[in-house]
Amino acid sequence: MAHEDLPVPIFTTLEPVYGEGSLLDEASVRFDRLKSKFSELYGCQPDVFARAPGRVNLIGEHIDYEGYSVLPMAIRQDTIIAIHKHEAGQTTKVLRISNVNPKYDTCTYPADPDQDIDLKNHKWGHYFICGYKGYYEYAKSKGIDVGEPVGLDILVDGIVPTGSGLSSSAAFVCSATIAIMAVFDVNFPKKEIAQLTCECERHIGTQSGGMDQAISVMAKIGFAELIDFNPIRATDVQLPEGGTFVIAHSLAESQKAVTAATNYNNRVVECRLAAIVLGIKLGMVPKEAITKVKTLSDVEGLCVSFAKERGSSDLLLAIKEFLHEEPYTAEAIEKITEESLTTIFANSPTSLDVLRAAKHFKLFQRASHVYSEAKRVYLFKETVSSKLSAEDMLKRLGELMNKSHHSCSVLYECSCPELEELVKVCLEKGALGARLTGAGWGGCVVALVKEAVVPEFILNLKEAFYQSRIDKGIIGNNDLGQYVFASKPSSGAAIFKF
Ligand code: NG1
Repeated sequence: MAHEDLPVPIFTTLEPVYGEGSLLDEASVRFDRLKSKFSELYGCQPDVFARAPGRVNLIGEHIDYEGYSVLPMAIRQDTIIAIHKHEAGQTTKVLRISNVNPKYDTCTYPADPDQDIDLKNHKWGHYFICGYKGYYEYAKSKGIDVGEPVGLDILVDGIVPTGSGLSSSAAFVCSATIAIMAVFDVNFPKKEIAQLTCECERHIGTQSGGMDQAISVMAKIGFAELIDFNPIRATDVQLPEGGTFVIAHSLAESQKAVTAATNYNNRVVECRLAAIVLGIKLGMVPKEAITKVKTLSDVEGLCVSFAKERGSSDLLLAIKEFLHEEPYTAEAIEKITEESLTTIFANSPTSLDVLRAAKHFKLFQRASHVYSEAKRVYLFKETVSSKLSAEDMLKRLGELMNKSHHSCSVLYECSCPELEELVKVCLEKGALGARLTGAGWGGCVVALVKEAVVPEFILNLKEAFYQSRIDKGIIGNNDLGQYVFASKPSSGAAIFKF
C-alpha cells in the first residue's frame, strides 16, 4: 500500500519517532513533564498523545495554493498534544486547552463543533478549534456517527518556533486533529488527514495551500518529500551526501494570520486575478474564466499552447505578452473581467478583506514568480536524481535556491530587510545557496552548506548577524541554538498510546 494510503502510525514507545540519543532524551523529558502537568491540571492521566512536526521548505514557495508541487522536509521540532475525553452525558461540555509554556493562558471553548472562530480576537487556542471543527466536518462527511460532543482536556507542548516560517501552526493543527481522532478511536489514511487539516486550518483566516500539513502528516525519516496536490501525493527525495541544510531565524516574526489581508491572502487573490486575466486573454469567455479558473495551474495548458504556437516552450511567454508590469488597478481588471472584483470574490470574506486593503494588484510579477518557481522545484528534484558529482549537485541546488530567493524577494515581495540581510550574510559566509523559507515577511532562512564546515558557518553567522542582536538584548547569548541549527529530515505525525 502506498505510504499516503496508510493511517497515522500508533506507537507504544518513543523510539520509532525520536530514535535514540539526545533526541530521545529530550522527548522523554517532554512526555514525562506533559504527563505530570496533565494530572496536576486535570486530575487524571491523558488517554492518548499525538505529535506532528514543523517543516522547512527547501524550494517551491507560495506555489502550493496555485496547485504546484513543493519540496519540504520535516524538522525535529514538533508539537505534542496530550488529550483526555470526558464520558458522554457529563454536564461540563467544554474544551479546556492548556499549554506547558506559561506564556499561553488556558483557553476554554464550548464543545459545539459548529462554533465560529472569533477571527477578530486572535487566541492561540483557535488553532486547536480548527482541528476540532475539521475532525467533525470530515467525520460527518464520511458518515461516521460522531454522537453528542463531549468535554475534552488538552495539554500542548510545542517547540516549533512560532512566526518563523517553520509551520508551527500546521504542527499544532495536525497534532490537534490527530489527537482528537485518536481519542475518538478513529484513524484515516494520511493523504485524507493531510487534505482535511489543510482545509480546517483555513478556519483561522489564511487561505493555506496544503504543503505544511501534507509534510507534517506524511514525512519519513531521512527523506525530503516532493508533495503534489490534487490529489495529494508524496514522493521520497533522498538529499545528496555532503550537504546540510542550516536553518537560521531572521528574528523578525511573521504574523501570518494577523497580516493575512495585506500579505498572504493578498498574494492568493493576486494569483487568482492573474489566472483569470490570462484565461480571458488566451481565449476564455470572461464568465467562464471567473467560474472555472481558481489558480494559475488552471491556465497553464493555455499558456503552453500559446507558447507552442510561437515555436517556444517558454511558459512565461503568455505572461510577457498579456500582462503588464505596471500594477493593475481594480478598475483596470474589471474592464477585462466585465465583473466587479467584489462579485468575483463574494463568497470569500477573507478575499473581500484583501480587496478592501489593496491599492493595486501586481499580476505580472506574481504570475512570473509562480510559474518560474514551479519549474525550479522540478529542476531541484531532477538535479538530486541526476548523475552529477556530489560537488556539482550541491552547487546546482544552491543556485536554484538563490534564484528562488531572488524571485520571492523581487517578484513576490514576501521578504523583509532582516531576511535580506541574513541571506546575504549566509552567502558571504560560504553557503552554496540561501533563501527565505515558508511564507516570508520575517521568519527563517534555509541555507545549503557543505557538511564539513557547518560548525564554522554557524559561528560565522553568530558573529556577523546575531552578536549585535544579542548585545541589544533581542535574544539571549545562550538561546542561539534555538535560532540557528542544522536540520536533518525527520519523521511525520504519530499517535502514542503508552
Ligand atoms: P508558513 O511558512 O508555515 O506560514 C505558509 C503556508 C504554506 C505555503 C507557504 C509559502 C499555511 C499553514 N502555510 O507557510 O501552505 O503557502 O506559506 O510557500 O498557511
